[in-house]
Amino acid sequence: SDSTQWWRGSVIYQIYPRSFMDARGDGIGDLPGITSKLDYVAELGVDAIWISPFFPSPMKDFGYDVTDYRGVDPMFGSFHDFQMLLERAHGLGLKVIIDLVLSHTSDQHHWFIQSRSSRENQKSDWYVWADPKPDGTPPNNWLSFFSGSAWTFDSRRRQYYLHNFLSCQPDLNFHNPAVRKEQLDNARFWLDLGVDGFRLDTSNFYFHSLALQDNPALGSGELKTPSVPASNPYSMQRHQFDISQPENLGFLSELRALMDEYPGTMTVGEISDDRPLERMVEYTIGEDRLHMAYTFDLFDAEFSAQRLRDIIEHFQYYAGDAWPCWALSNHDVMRVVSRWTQHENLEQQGPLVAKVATVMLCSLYGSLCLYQGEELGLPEADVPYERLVDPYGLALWPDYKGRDGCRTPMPWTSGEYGGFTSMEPWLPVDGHHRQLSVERQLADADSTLRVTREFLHWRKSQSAMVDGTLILGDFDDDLLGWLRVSRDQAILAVFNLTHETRHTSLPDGAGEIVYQAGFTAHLENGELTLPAFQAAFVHVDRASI
Ligand code: TEU
Repeated sequence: SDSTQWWRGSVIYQIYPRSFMDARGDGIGDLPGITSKLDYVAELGVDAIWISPFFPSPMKDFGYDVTDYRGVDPMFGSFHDFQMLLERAHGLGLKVIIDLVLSHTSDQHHWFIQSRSSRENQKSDWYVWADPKPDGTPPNNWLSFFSGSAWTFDSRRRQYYLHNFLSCQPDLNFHNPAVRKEQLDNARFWLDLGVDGFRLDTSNFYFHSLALQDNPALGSGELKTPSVPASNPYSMQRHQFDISQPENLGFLSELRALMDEYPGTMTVGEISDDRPLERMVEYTIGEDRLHMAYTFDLFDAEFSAQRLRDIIEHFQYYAGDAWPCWALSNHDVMRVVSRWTQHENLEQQGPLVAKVATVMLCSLYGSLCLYQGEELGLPEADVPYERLVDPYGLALWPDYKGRDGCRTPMPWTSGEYGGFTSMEPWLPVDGHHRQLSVERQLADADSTLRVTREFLHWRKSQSAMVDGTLILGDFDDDLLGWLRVSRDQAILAVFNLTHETRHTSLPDGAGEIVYQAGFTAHLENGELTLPAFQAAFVHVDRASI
C-alpha cells in the first residue's frame, strides 16, 4: 500500500498538552511530559498523535489564542523539547499532527498590536475592522460563539474588530493576500521541521463575508448553540450565517499545494457549519482540497442504534465519497461516557458503554480520533465552580458548564494528583478518575484500556476494518451493525447499545466471531446473542456478498 496514504483509516490520539503529563512540576502538562508517555501511546496501537496548541499564548483560550506561530510556549518547554518529542514519536512509528489556529490570533500577537495602533499602518488591514453604525453600535448583529456580540470596539481606531470567539481572539482578514501568505509560510515552517500534518482549527472560518450583512432573524424555536439549553438567553443567538465563504476553497487549494510538496503529510479540517456534510464534500473531494475533515455530528448524537444509523446513512447520502474523520470526544465537548450514561449508572455501566463506544467508533468508515482519557472510559470530571477556568463556561454558567470537565489531567496512577504532577494542578484531578487510572487498568485484562489496546492492535491487521467500504446492516431497531468489506475480506460488526440482551439471526455467509476480547457475544447456528452493551465482529464469506 502507498505509505503516503497512512492517514486513511488511521487512529489519531488527541493530546491536550496542559493535561497529559507534567514533567516539569508546575501543575501544568508540558512537552517533555508528552515525550515521557509516548511509549504508552504507541502501545495503545494508534497511528498518530494530534497535539492541541503549544505555541506561545496568553492562554486566554488555553492556546487557541496564538502570539507566535513558530514557537513553543515556555510553559510547555522549549523548542528543543518539541524536536525531541518529534524524534521520539517518529522512532516509535507515530505520526505527529499539530494544531494550526490560522483563522484568528491572540490580541497580544504583534500583528494585532500593530493593526490596532492606527488606521494607517502596514497591518491595518490584517484583521477585520469596520466602522460603527451611526448610533455607535456594532457594524452588524453577528454573534460570537462564546456569547455576546462578535464585535469589540477599539477606542484608538474608533472602529470595531471582528472575533468569532473571545474578544481577545481577533479574526484575521484572509481577504488580504499578505495574511494568507504569512499563514502558509507558518505552515511550511512546521513541515520543514518534519511534522506529518495539521489539524486545522475552524477550517471553514478563514474568510468573512465582505458585505457584513446582518444575519436573518432567528425563527421561533430555532436554537443555534446546541450545547446551551433553551432557558439560557445565549441559546437564542445566531452566529455568522453562511460562515463558510466561497473564497475559503481557494485558500485550501493553496494549502494543499504546499502539503503536496511534502509527500506523506496530511490535513484534517474542523468543520462547524449549518450544513457540515455538504461542506465536507466541498472541502475534501478532489486532489486540491483537504485530505479529510470532521464534523460535530457524533458529539450531538444520542446513544441509540436508530440515531447512529441515521447519522451514518446521512453521511453516506450526502458525503459518501468523502474520506471522513470521526470522533466521539475532544477538548470541547462533554466526555462521551457521561453523554451516553445516566449519572447514577456511571459506576456500573460506564466501562461497558466506554468499550462498546470505542469499538463502534473504530469500526466506522474513515479515520478516527480518540481523545486522551477516552481509552480509560473517563466520565466528565466534576469541576467545582471555584475551579472553573474556561471563559466559555464561566460566561454561561450554570446552564452550560463549559469545557473544563473534559480537560482535567490524565490519571496515570491512583495516587495524589493521579501521578500527573507533584503539586496542585491547573484543573483538579477527578476522584473518580483516579479509580480509573492507567496503572489500575493495566492490571485488569478486562479494563477499558486493555480492551481498547487489544482491539486497536487487532484492527490494524484487518484490511476491511482499516479502509473497507461500509454497508449498513438491516437489523432490528435496537441493534446497530454494518459490514466492512475490502478486496479480500468482509467483517460484520454488530453492537447492542441497550441494557438488555438481544438476539438476531445473521445472514448467510456469516462465519465465526473473529474478535472477542473484552466482549461476551455468543454465536451458534447463525444466531447471535449479544448481552447488554456488547459487540460482535463476525467473519463473513466475501463471496456471499
Ligand atoms: O473550536 C471551534 C468551534 O467551533 C467550537 O468551539 C464550537 O464553536 C463550540 O464547541 C460550540 O459549542 C475550536 C477549538 O477546538 C476550541 O477549543 C477553540 O476554543 C476555538 O476553536 C477557538 O479557537
